[in-house]
Amino acid sequence: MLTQKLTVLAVLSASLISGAMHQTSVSAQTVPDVTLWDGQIGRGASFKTNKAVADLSEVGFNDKASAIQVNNGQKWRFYEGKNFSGAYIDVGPDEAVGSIGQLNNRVSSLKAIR
Ligand SMILES: [Ca+2]
Repeated sequence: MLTQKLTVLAVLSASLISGAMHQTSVSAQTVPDVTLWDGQIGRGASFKTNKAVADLSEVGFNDKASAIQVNNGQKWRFYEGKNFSGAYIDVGPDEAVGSIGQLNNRVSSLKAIR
């Protein structure tokens, strides 16, 4: 009897702890490192990522971005060509650019830089 109660307690504790850890990791990832919009900041279709993308056509966002937001203390480079080639602009850390100039509707790849 006592053993059963202890087992129940142990299971409850484990699920409470894992639940708390799960919540922590979710809130840490609430804001993506990079968000691209095809319109103004916060408007239109968007693409979010925490990883480098060598070819935005693979995610249906090639040559579409018009506004960029970079979060989480990083600096990212956005390239006109796929595989991180051609003209580029740097955004961040923690910066939103509503008009990306010559790369408007031309961004094809992106990665974090130092
Ligand atoms: Ca392009």
